[in-house]
Amino acid sequence: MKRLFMWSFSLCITLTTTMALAASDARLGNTLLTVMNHLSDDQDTLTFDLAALKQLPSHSITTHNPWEEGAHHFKGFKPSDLFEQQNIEGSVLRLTAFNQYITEIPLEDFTQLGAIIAYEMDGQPIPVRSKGPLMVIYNFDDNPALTNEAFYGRSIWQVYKLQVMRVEH
Ligand SMILES: Nc1nc2c(c(=O)[nH]1)N[C@H]1C(S)=C(S)[C@@H](COP(=O)(O)O)O[C@H]1N2
Ligand SMILES: [Mo]
Repeated sequence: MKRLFMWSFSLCITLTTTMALAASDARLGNTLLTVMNHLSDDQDTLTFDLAALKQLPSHSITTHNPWEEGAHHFKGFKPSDLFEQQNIEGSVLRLTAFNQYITEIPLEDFTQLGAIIAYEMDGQPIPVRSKGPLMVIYNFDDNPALTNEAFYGRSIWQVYKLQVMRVEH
């Protein structure tokens, strides 16, 4: 009986801790994004918390998307700025989500088509249950040509890993 009590007690602690961590994903100091540069000689791995991502120039997009009701205001950064800050040369990003969904995005989508990796929706960090903490956002409202499967497929949410895939000179 005593053992069962101790067991349920520690299970409770574990669950509470897990839930607390999930709720505070965007807390300062917690890594939101791991950047792996397979192209660098020493296979660099860099980690970014919310504060570090917010140090990059911020960009906003207000748009509808196929997954949310109504228009939302998204704020985030462009990987092109992150690459510039870190002296990374790359032209394709492979992004991985919590569910191990993977998509590859040309860097031009961010520099030419105005896409961002959003860390805020409607002025708040994006909870995991709302597809956060990081999601790729295209301005579908401004750019109806993007409303097709190719760009829906690149609209990855719950991103945590960015791999630098290719350099083109
Ligand atoms: N994290 C994550 N993002 C994702 C996906 C996914 O499975 N996981 N599916 C992608 C694909 S293929 C499409 S078409 C759109 C829409 O997916 P849905 O129709 O399942 O909502 O989200 C994209 N982003
Ligand atoms: Mo898709």
